[in-house]
Amino acid sequence: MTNVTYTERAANFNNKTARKLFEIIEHKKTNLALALDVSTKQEFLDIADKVGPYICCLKTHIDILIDFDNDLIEQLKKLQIKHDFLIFEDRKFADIGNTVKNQYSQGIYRIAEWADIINAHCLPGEGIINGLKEIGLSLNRGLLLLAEMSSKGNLITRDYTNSTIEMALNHKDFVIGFIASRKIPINNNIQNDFIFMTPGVGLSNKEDGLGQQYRTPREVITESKSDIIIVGRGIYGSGKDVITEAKRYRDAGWNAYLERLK
Ligand code: BMP
Repeated sequence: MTNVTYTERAANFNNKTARKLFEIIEHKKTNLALALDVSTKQEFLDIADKVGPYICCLKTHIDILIDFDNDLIEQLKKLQIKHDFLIFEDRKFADIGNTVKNQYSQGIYRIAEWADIINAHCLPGEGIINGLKEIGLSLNRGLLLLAEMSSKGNLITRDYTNSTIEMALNHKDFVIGFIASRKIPINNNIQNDFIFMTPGVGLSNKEDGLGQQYRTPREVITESKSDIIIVGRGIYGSGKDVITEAKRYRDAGWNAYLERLK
């Protein structure tokens, strides 16, 4: 089944963050997530404010910012309320359970306090999910697992992807979905119980010279049946007006979804 609406999908989840994400998508009519990988607080907040109305989710790499401070988080939370989007810290945890638990809740970033969604590689085994869950579950947070990657030559195999899905099935209360290039089929349409978010999306470029590979919103949403497009430099990297570019990707993503529903 590929013609299920976002609203219908929300009912498949007990996790509050997952339900909220689908609600926002349907309400704002956008399946666009912004990957805001800029290096100064001012640029970060400026773009987040401008693009906020057109996105369902703001994806951060908080450790890229050269002038990170607690005020940035306060300002970001205000923008989140103003524009209604979820915050996804793309930390890609990849260590033993005890370590990731500390990385998630401690340190200068205190990610658990402000990120609705985080992600992790399953390479270390299921303990990584258990560690993150000890912090995140009671806060109603959601975890995405990296089932596939967009970069050329990545080492993820089909078996690795399948094992990642197996781990997700054991933690459906906390694992809300996957980073993947497509909606990965799982027996009995269980894939509808997970959110699929896809990076490596661009309307102008096919690659970035450092291994990133771009596909269009139509390829990702209509053909590969993913739920959400993640776009970074396509929006803020061309020197063009970020609002115009955000609307262009929002429209492309939403039209691709409507086309799939037909
Ligand atoms: P851009 O659209 O500028 O290429 O950014 C893509 C974003 O998605 C980056 O923040 C990157 O870290 C992330 N990403 C990716 O590109 N491929 C993956 O497989 C997983 C990612 O998280």
